[in-house]
Amino acid sequence: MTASYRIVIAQKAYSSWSMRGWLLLAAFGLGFEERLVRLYTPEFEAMQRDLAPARTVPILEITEGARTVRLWDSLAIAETLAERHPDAGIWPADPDHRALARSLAAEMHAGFQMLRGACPMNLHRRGRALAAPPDGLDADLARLAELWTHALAVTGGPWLGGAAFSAADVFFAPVATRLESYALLTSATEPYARRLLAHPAVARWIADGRDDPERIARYEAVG
Ligand SMILES: N[C@@H](CCC(=O)N[C@@H](CS)C(=O)NCC(=O)O)C(=O)O
Repeated sequence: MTASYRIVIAQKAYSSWSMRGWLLLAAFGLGFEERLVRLYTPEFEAMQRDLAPARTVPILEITEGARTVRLWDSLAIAETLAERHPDAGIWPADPDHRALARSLAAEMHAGFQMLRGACPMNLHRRGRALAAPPDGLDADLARLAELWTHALAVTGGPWLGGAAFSAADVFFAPVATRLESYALLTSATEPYARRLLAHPAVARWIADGRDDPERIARYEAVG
């Protein structure tokens, strides 16, 4: 039986986790519908009640006949889609590169707290440095440069997992937008970040996000 996919996402300009979930479908040619539920609205709270225990976006709904399965974590979505579509290239084909790609995605998923906290994704912000960068931000940026440099050297690039774009790149796509938004690009990170931002699926998400007229005050207020 053919499965259909629906991804629940929040505002494209601001929801970095939604971006990852959506890219895991869009960048690998998997057909899907999307449902936008705006953060900080009663509709979002209603969605959380309706889809409980899922409570964060992205949420992937997989429907086959009368049965719908829901996943609410981007790493779980990556693994499940890779399992269901072994030929889609979600993870690199080379086992060593696949192991590396999984390590990179998992570290991004669990780490980089300072970068994520101090520099929330905001696709409307362009090249404006933080007024007061917090202690610890440099350590996250150095780690990012180390990981990207290592992966591109080991796999030969141009993507983190080698010749083909993979879930490892998906997990770092919102990070690349942050580097650009907050003027944090360096010679070590800029070439790969620019390549990532220009990937067709990534560029499509960014264009959609910038087209959305809504501005969320708490993110626009970041100094
Ligand atoms: N671990 C989750 C994190 C998802 C997440 O925190 N999403 C945010 C939006 S970017 C959210 O839904 N926040 C609403 C809430 O926490 O109530 C994932 O990997 O998808």
